[in-house]
Amino acid sequence: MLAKKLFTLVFINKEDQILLGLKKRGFGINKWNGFGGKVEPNETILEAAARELNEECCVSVKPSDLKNIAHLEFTFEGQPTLMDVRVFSTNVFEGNPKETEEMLPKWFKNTEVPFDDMWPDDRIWFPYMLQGQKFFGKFHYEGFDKILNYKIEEIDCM
Ligand code: 6U4
Ligand code: NA
Ligand code: NA
Repeated sequence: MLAKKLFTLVFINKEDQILLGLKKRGFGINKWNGFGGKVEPNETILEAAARELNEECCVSVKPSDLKNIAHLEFTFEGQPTLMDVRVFSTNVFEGNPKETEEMLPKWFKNTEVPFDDMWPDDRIWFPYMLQGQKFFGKFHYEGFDKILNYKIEEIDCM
């Protein structure tokens, strides 16, 4: 049996740009990604998403302004855990992104996303997100660089 762990991942949009952060420590170090982390036992997923965003780049959102746009599952060959990642986006936010201990934030044009320096799955599913198509994606990794297999399903609601 795989032990499921819940994570959040938040993308802030402004005109034709998306806010990414360069992860400075821990899981996914040196990769650009959205903002997020583990859901704590005392909070809802939306509360966790807003909290992690604020802790990691000092941007504030109301949990109710976050739209659930995708559901991702990651498994790793030989490892007993499944990462269950809930993905959100919004263009309603307050504050200018600031560097923290965990992340260096930067705006990227939607057409200039730095896929070479991101999780390999991102280049597969970002096009769905950027087109506004909701989806469920499952990726099975060997180590952290190689996708052994994956599946993506478009969905209409979550
Ligand atoms: P701490 O212990 O505070 O450093 P925490 O911030 O709670 O950790 P973290 O940063 O380890 O959690 O969470 C991992 C983040 O990376 C979540 O936002 C989900 C995201 N993530 C994990 N695997 C991913 C993958 N393959 N592709 C992707 N995002 C991934 O795009
Ligand atoms: Na994090
Ligand atoms: Na965090």
